[in-house]
Amino acid sequence: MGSTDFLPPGAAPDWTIPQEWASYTGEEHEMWDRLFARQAEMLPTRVVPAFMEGLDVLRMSKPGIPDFEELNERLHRATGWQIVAVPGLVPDEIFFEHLANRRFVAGRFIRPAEQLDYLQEPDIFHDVLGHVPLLVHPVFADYMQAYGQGGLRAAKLGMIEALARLYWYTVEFGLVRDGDDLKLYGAGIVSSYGESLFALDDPSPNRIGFDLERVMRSRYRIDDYQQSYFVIESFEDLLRQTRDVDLGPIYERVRELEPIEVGALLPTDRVFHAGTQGYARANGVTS
Ligand code: HBI
Ligand code: FE
Repeated sequence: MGSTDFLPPGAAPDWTIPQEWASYTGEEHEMWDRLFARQAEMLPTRVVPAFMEGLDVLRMSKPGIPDFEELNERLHRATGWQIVAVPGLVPDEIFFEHLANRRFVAGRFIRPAEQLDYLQEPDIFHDVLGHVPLLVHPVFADYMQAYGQGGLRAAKLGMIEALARLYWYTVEFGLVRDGDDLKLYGAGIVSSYGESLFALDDPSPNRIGFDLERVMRSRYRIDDYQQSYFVIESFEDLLRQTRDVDLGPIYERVRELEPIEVGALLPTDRVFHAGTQGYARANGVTS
């Protein structure tokens, strides 16, 4: 992704910066409220219940951009996690190191009004509304830490790309089964008005049962709605399939096999929904 490896001026060696909550403007707080109101209306019926519980425990419906100090008091009490501010994307190993130590890095800036629905660099709304509520869930909290620890090991093995795909298809764009229903949990979805609808309701994307090796081989797109989503059974099951296994043999196969194209379905996939890919085709995608 677009991060530079040069420490930005004013950042500590671990790339953190002060949030400087007092310096947000009235317009910036209003922007947060506007984004929050939109998601708060649609999420209750769509998102995994643990997300709503996290919002509640963290008192996140309080108006305005959250003050990390205040959020951290409640978050730390719940699961030992903390939020730290960073200038933008940070290098992979810095990112993994923070997660491995139960620190979630969040942008301090908020998107301008012209980019209400779409931006590539994660802002504070994506990072905090999207990622932080689930850090209150003890099992998801452990998954995030395990991801950071796995990332540090993967970096030494040259397997960062496989790990990035795992992050993408779980932490950012994951779905979870809820009986005969599917629910949202990925931060990239829950922080996006359009994708919160698309990921669950649209006939276009595939919805495929989570399989670690399959996910680690699957390319993804960063410029539009996903063409495939992967469905976990539960956070417990996700943790079991990732932290509690020897990734060595999986990495071996991922290294040897070709990547799987965006939007592809395989005969071995456990298919919840075979997507029409109508949206992707209408928006100029070729696969
Ligand atoms: N930096 N601030 C920030 N946020 C991210 O989500 C992030 C990052 N650096 C690297 C990264 N994500 C991913 O590429 C890793 O999962 C591999
Ligand atoms: Fe994110």
